[in-house]
Amino acid sequence: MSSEDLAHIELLAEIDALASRLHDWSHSAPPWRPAETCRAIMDRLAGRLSALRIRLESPLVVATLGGTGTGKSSLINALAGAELARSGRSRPTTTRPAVICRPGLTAELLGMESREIDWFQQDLSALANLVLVDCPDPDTTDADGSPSADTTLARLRRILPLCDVLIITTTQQKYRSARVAEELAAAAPGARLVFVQTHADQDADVRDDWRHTLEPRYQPGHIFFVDSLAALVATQQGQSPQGEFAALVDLLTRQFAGAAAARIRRANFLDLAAQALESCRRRLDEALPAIESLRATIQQQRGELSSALAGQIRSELLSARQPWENRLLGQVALRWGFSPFSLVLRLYQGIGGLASAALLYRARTPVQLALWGAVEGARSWQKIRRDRQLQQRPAQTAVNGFDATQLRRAGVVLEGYAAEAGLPKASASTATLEADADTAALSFATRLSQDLDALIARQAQRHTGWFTRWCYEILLLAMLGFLLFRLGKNFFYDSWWLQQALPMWGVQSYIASAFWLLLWCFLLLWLFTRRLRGGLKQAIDRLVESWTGAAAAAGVFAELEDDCRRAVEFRRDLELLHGDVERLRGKV
Ligand SMILES: Nc1nc2c(ncn2[C@@H]2O[C@H](COP(=O)(O)OP(=O)(O)OP(=O)(O)O)[C@@H](O)[C@H]2O)c(=O)[nH]1
Ligand SMILES: [Mg+2]
Repeated sequence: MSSEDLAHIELLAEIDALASRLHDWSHSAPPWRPAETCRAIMDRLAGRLSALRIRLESPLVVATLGGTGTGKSSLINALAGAELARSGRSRPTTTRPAVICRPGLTAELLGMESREIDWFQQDLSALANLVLVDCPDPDTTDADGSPSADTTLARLRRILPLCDVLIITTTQQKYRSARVAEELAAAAPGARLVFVQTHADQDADVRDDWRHTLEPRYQPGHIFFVDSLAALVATQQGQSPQGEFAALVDLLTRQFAGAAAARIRRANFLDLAAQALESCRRRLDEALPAIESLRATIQQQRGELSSALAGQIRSELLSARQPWENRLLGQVALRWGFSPFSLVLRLYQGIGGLASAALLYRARTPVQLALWGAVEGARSWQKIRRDRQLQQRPAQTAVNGFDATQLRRAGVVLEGYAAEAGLPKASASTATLEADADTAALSFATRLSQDLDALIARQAQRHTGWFTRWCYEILLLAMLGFLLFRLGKNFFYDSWWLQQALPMWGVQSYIASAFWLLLWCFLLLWLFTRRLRGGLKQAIDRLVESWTGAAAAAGVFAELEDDCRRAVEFRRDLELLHGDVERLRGKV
């Protein structure tokens, strides 16, 4: 396999890969108006690409384009080296595109409709690597005069994109003609343009002026100045081309044709792709600010919904803190196992039960005992239920969801923004928003329960450090020890051991000791629970703060946000694609 063949295969692979990426990109378009337009643009480009793909095997296709009488047909004849295309003084001479090529090629291979063209085949050396297309003037009407200029124009529009090189001819008189330039603008994407002033033997050189008129829109490069009639005669007499005409032939046959033809076609395709992508980029960029403001509004509305819900949950948590404190105390006691102070905590927790336990002592008969059991059972059950209800209330509030009026108002605002951004109405419809809000509320309720469980666990851990624990244990044990020491000293030492025994303290002292112990326990409990309570409040505040941003309403307007995200991603993918096309263009 020659290196040229390999290069050809590589070229085909590159074009195929790029085409499929362009296709994938355009078909990943989200339901966004500008993105849908981009898909349509890219679909049209794909059509052109398949035509280009067919022509990759064919010689370079060169067409002449210009006003009537500017010498298009004469130049084609000069390039072919034979009088094949009709040229003459009657205007217009050419009314249908004439294709001149070597034998063996077909109109289909070139991607052309054979019934729309005049087809000439001749075995000429000049046609080895060139297909010449003699075009009528865009303003020309058909010979029968009936169909309007549109027919010629329509044919030209179909044929020009199939050409690799467009030779734009003009004369001293016609170079300002805007009609051709307009047609050019439509046909130019992807084709190489070569500018030629004809009638060099009789007209003044107006190339500088012409360049001036061309320059705002095209980069004309070198403009050729040729005498087509003389060039044809010279070729027919077996002379080699001279001067400007020779330079033009060299450009077409050496620089553009042969192996370079493939490169030019690839460049043509890349130009087309770049231009299509550029047009898509312009559209998307125009529409992107509206998407950004929709995104910002979603965040803002979410923030408002979040703050309202978080505020409501905060006040519920703070107004019914008792069950949470109980739960926290229970956890603390559980972590500390069976130590004196944790025993005090457990007793404090079950203090209501103690009061009723007093009744137990007064029960004299099994019936009374059974009655006490039932009453106590019902009381505990009620307390547990009440505590559980209170603890579940914030999650219930979350499940009940966001304030309906606020949600509806947000919906109306977002609907307006979505319409402005070109997103489908369905994503911002009330039904979608409500469904999103319900899902969001449920997931927030789950998160809320987990957050609260974690908060209690964290607080329990924070307040059960060894230092805190030993402080309270030592303080309790110190008081207990002191009282026991005093009572023990009086009982064993003072009243027994001493020779002059002191009187033994009466029940009063024991009651007083128990009283002080109780008081001490309450003091320690008060200190401990006060710290616990303060910590809990702070932790609740911090937790609520973490929801207020937009966390509580994270899933609300999810569908709308997803549309925005896809729109932004679509634009980002375009940038990557554009970068690749530019990189390939740089390689050509
Ligand atoms: N002297 C001279 N005459 C030329 C030259 N090129 C074209 N002509 C003459 O100009 C007239 C018009 O040339 P055509 O080639 O038919 O022009 P065209 O652009 O094909 O015109 P339409 O087919 O009507 O669009 C003919 O009589 C040609 O002989 C040139 O370079 N020098
Ligand atoms: Mg002609």
